[in-house]
Amino acid sequence: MTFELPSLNYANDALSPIMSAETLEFHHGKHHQTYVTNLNNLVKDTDLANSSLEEILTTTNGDASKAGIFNNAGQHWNHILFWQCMKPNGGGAMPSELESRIVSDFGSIEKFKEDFVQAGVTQFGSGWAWLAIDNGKLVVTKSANASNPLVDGMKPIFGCDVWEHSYYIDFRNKRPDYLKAFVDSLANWDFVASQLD
Ligand code: MN3
Repeated sequence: MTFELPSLNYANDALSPIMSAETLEFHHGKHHQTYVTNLNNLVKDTDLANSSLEEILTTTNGDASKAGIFNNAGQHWNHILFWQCMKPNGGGAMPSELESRIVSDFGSIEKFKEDFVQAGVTQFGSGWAWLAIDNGKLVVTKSANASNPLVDGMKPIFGCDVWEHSYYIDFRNKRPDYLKAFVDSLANWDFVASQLD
């Protein structure tokens, strides 16, 4: 199948000043587009040409000879989720079902946010912080580079890109401030709640 760059559900300048139009122009328009272009070129005329994105990820995970395919497929999957995890004037109160699941599994909303920010801060180098469903339980986890919790059998429902291209224009080296602003002022909790089983 031919993969395509999804449109954003908001204008490039709608998340400013936390995530500027310049960041989105590069991050969505160039970085994500490059993953899509590379992925299409890499799977063309191979036995993965008709596979879904999830099938490509699980098939190529851990296969060093297919690392290029895995990396571009992972980044395509991760960014599709990432763009939907944000909205203008985000953050704030969560839908009640999501709130009660988080309180049940983390103890409090604040503890979940702390764990999530900490996961992103402690991801050495490029990668992602996640909220995922693991056997029915919500967990915070992190992954390096293009990987994600899908390859470990979990369902990621909220993710923050901690590659420097995601925050360096707006936050420079302050990754903790970016992560905190992401959960407090960008998160689209309605979308996250819609991903609960
Ligand atoms: Mn990115």
